[in-house]
Amino acid sequence: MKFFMDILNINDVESFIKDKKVVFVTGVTGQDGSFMVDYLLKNTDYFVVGGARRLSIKNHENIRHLEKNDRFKLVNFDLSDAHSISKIVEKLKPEYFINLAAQTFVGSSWDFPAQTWECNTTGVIHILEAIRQHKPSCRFYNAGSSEEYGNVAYVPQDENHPAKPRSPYGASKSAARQLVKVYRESYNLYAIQGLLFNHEGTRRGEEFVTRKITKGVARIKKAISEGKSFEPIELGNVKARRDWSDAEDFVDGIWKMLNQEKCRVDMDSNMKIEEYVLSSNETHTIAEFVWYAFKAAGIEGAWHGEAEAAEFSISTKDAIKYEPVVSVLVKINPKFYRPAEVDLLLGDSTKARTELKWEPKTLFEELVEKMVVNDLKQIGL
Ligand code: NDP
Ligand code: GDR
Repeated sequence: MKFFMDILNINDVESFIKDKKVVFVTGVTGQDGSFMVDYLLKNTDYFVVGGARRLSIKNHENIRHLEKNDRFKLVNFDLSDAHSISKIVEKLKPEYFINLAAQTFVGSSWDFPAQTWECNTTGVIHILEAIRQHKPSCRFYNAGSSEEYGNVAYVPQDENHPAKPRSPYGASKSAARQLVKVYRESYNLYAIQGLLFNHEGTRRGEEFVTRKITKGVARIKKAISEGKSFEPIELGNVKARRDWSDAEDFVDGIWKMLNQEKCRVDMDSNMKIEEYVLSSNETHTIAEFVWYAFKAAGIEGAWHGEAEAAEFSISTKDAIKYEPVVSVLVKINPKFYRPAEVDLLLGDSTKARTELKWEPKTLFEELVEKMVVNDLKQIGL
C-alpha cells in the first residue's frame, strides 16, 4: 500500500516549532529533498520542516522512514502559490530555506514549458521575495543544473562556463540563477544556486534514464531466472554523455555551500559568497550505463548496430546458457528522443573540492551497482 504522511497547515506546524531553529526543505518527496532531510537530521540539531503538495494519489515513499521522527514535520507547499510561500517564511522564520522542488524532468519541459517556468523560475521569485520581506538573514539555496550549460562551449565545464540551455527546463534554471544573483546583490541576501551535474540513487524517479535502466535490468533478470520471456528496455539517445554521481554525496556539498566559512561576517557589508559546481569529473554514455547495469546483475551483453537499429543483447556465451528465453535486452525507440539534446556533460568540481573540502565518495561503477542491487531487492532477488 502506498504510504502517506500527514501534511500540516502552517498554523499547526507553528505549535510544534515554538522557539526551535528551523531548516525548511522543499521537494522532500523527491530524491534530493528526502536525502537532504536525512542529512540534516543526522548531522545538525535543527528542526526540519519539509514542504509537500497535496496529491490525489498519495505517495510519500521516500520519507516513509521519517514518519515517527519528532524533529520532522510536513507542511503544505506549492511553488506556484506566492501567498503560502510568504506565510511559511513569515511563520517559520527559517535559518535556511533549501529549494529542491521543481519540474525536474527535462523531457517534459517541452510539453509543459509554461508550467516548468512557473515552478522553476517564478516560484523562485516567490521564495526570494518572501525571504527578503520576512527573514532576510535566512540562507537560501536554489537547485541549479548542468542543463544550464546545454550546448557546451568547452570541456570540462566549470563555474565560468556560459549558459547555453537547450530545453525549456535548462532555460528556466538559467533564468532562476540570474534572479538569485540579482536578489543577492540587491538585498545582500545569502542566496545561491549550485551547479549540480546529474546525481542518482535508490530514490531516483523512474522516468530518469538511470533508474529506468536499473529497474528494467531487475525485471529482465527476474524473467530470465524464472525461464520466462521478457520485453526489452526501450531507450532514446544512448550516445549522450552524462557526469553521474550519487545524490547522497551531493546533499553534503549543498550544505557546505550554505555554510561557507568566509561568509560568517557582519551583515552590513556585502557578503562574498560563491556558487559551486558539484560533479564526479567523469563522463559516460547511456550505452555504457546499460552495460554496467546488466553486468551488476550478472548478465554480460554487447551493443550492435547503429542509431535506431542499435541493440544491446546478451553476449554469445551467455545466450547459450539462457536459451530459449534470450532476446534483445535493450532496443531504441525514437519516441524517447528529445527535440534538442545535450550531447556531452562533464563537470569540473575542482573549486568545490579545494574550497569546500567536498568530494564525492561513490564512484560511477559503485553507483550503478548500488541502484541495480536495490532494484533487484525490491522485486525479491
Ligand atoms: P525529483 O523529481 O526527485 O523531486 C522533485 C520534487 O519537487 C518532488 O518532491 C516534487 O513533489 C516537487 N515538486 C514538483 N513540483 C512542485 C510544485 N509545484 N510545488 C511543490 N513541490 C513540487 O527531483 P530531484 O530530487 O532529482 O531534484 C532536486 C532539485 O535538483 C530539482 O530542482 C532539480 O531540478 C535539481 N537538479 C537535479 C539533478 C539531478 O540529477 N537529480 C541535477 C541538477 C539539478 P511531488 O512528489 O509532489 O511531485
Ligand atoms: P537529464 O536526465 O535530462 O540529464 O536531466 P535523464 O535521465 O532524463 O536523461 C539523461 C540522458 O539520457 C537520454 N535518454 C533517456 N532519458 C530518459 N529519461 N529516458 C530514456 O528512455 C532515455 N534514453 C536516452 C536523454 O536523452 C539524456 O540525454 C537530469 C534531471 O535530474 C534534471 O532535473 C537535472 O537538472 C539534470 O539531470 C542535470
